[in-house]
Amino acid sequence: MLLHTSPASPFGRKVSVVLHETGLVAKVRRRDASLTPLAPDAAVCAANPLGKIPCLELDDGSVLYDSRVICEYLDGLHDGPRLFPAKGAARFEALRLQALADGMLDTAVGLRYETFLRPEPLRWTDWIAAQKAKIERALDRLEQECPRFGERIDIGTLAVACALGYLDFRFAEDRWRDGRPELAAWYARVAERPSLLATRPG
Ligand code: GSF
Repeated sequence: MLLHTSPASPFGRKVSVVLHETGLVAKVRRRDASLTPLAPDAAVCAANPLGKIPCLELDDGSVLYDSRVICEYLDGLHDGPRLFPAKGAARFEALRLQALADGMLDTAVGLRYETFLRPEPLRWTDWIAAQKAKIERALDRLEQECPRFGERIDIGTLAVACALGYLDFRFAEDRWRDGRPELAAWYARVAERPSLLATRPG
């Protein structure tokens, strides 16, 4: 299998974290692509018409995207504890939490494009403020929910860790930990997992 990704991609990091958590790192070759919506990567576009990473080329020639699909596919290839609960409330809680984390990432990546790709005169400050407000609301909700995470490791909590790691990487000046002691304490613990230590952005 060939994974098109990049060290700075938080969605790509989620896939890499899953590879480490499931013991599948050696099964996947990695190709780091440097791309933006304005400077797409030809090999990525040939695999994924959306031109987005991560995308995973399988040995039979088929391609999987996006990160949610790739992670659930990988979770079916190992014999360890499932990161995607098979059914019931646990499944939909994990999927909902992943959706919250991925939504934070979509918003944060969009903000990054807005502030470093879009020419200064074309930036829209009301839109930027509205996107930042979405992330703040999501962080406040996670502050309320995380005491119930306990030691739970699934695609939801791992996606949250990747989202918080991306805020540290690209939006450190927004100091997400201020006023969120529970979330900061939870993240300090989970960030010590080998899968997260091995995939820190940079
Ligand atoms: C989002 C991937 C994405 O936005 C997923 O994999 O879950 N829903 C998708 N990837 C970004 C790079 S990133 O992770 O910062 C990307 O490929 N941007 C290039 C583009 O053309 O949008």
